[in-house]
Amino acid sequence: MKKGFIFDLDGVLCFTDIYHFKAWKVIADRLGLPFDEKVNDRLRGVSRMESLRIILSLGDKTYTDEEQLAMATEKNEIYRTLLNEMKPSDVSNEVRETLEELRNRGYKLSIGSSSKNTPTILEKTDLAKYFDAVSDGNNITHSKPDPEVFLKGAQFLGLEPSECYIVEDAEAGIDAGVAGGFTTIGIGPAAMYSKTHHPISTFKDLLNYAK
Ligand code: B16
Ligand code: MG
Repeated sequence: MKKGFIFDLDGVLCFTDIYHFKAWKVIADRLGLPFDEKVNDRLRGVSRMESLRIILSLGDKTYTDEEQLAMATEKNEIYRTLLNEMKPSDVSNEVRETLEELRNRGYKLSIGSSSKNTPTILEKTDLAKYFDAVSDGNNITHSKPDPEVFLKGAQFLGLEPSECYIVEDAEAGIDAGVAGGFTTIGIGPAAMYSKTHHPISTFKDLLNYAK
């Protein structure tokens, strides 16, 4: 029987992908790389440095580790300035009411996000209060599709992977959930992914899995 839900953040609870896109675009434009929204889709759920590697692979120049770190740091500074604009109304009532109802039904809830900016996003959107645990980019060494972030989330909740659902929008996140022995629920792009156990079309459909 399931006792918990572990939620991806960006693309599931809120939508910071447009901020990621705008910030990476500044770097890519300067390097003359053809970065567009289709490439941005490939960055969903993957770490900051891996995202940079994907963007740099659009060209044929190589950069030292120091240069890459400087680019990622600059991108993050631009991204964090954009995150400053986030507010509680950026999270839908549907998401808030569903999280509240899952809690009322006795489920434990955790975040399972690759983002090192998770604490800022949770604070800006007033989402922290719904969660018993937060597992994010700050407590892992391997990013999705490695299952580490979800395994830590389950551990923080005191649950086994078999007792938790993973809720994800990204293929890398579904792969991570499957690799960790979790049951996966896919929304958005992940609802169309063949490895997703349960596709849903809207957030409140989660309640169908929480009897
Ligand atoms: P940061 P998620 C992920 O968040 C984003 O989907 C991904 O595009 C980003 O590169 C990653 O966080 C790292 O973010 O630069 O803030 O550490 O979908 O796992 O909640
Ligand atoms: Mg995501």
